[in-house]
Amino acid sequence: MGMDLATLAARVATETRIPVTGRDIERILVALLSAEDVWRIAELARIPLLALCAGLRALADAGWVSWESWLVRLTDAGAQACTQLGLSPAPALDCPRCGGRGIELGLLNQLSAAFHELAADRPDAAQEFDQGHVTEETTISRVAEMWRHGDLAGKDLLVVGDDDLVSVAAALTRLPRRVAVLDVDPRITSFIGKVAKRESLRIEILSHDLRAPLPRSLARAFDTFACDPTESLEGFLLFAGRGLASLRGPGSAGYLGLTHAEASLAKWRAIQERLVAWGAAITDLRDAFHAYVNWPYVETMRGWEHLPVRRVPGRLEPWYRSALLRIELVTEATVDLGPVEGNIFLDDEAATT
Ligand code: SPD
Repeated sequence: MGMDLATLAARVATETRIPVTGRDIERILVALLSAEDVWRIAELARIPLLALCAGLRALADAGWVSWESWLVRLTDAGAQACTQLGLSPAPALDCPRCGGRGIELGLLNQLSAAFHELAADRPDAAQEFDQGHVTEETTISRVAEMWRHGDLAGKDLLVVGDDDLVSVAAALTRLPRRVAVLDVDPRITSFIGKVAKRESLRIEILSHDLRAPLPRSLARAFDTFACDPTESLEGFLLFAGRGLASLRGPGSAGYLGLTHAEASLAKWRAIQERLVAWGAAITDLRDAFHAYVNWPYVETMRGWEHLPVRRVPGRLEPWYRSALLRIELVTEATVDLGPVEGNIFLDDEAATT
């Protein structure tokens, strides 16, 4: 059967400096049993994109995978190896009604229609800030998730970075007592400002670079925070840490997005450990909850050159997904993050920056 999975994983880990296990190589093979399009393979494999690309090359060297034009396929030897390893395609078991989110959006139909209309002329995702926004349906679902957990109605909400327009969707429900939003991108703050004025929504809008600590007036002032961080370890913890510092104390909650496409399970673990060390419990984790609209800079992102076949995905052909994490403080937050400098978007696993 040629190489074993652990040996292939070790090669990929050395090449990419990303922690990769034999189980990750197995995930690539299982994805290849179900799909031939590179973006669909990336979506199904749920491992860092750069590890996937290196893994596909290692599998090609082993004679298990080949590609031509847009397609990546198992060879006969690869298919045989999968059989010997006992691998079969993952069954499609997601609920067709909710797409696996576990949310019935019926109650929010009107809000959803209004939000789609308002978001129609939103700013495009900017590479400078590693933006990539989720679909409108995803934003509504995130707000619905806050509502059903009791983190929205009558509560004070801070949105930390808002290319997803969560502040707008949350304010449209007219449920929160207070909605505040921070963003560094003037296009986002002015867009939210325009919409808020037109729709008479009370949203406090602050221009803020998260590398600096929160303004004093926002510290320990909120019941709930929401953010969809950049995925480098440093960047993620900066968003999460600033969010936690904004919370009142035990019982306050945070919502975050965390992907596999740019975060190994080793990074997931490091993040989870830090969230717990800062005083939070992870109460909910819904994988693949967030679906992203493809950003306009796919061809200049870091991962592009690594792909075995290069096809620009359609705007609404989501392959990049992330989990929704809900955390809740069980002690006072013990975040000790001062100001930081430099590029917070890069680490070995970052692929879409
Ligand atoms: N670089 C494009 C995808 C990055 C997604 N993470 C940031 C999410 C902000 N909504």
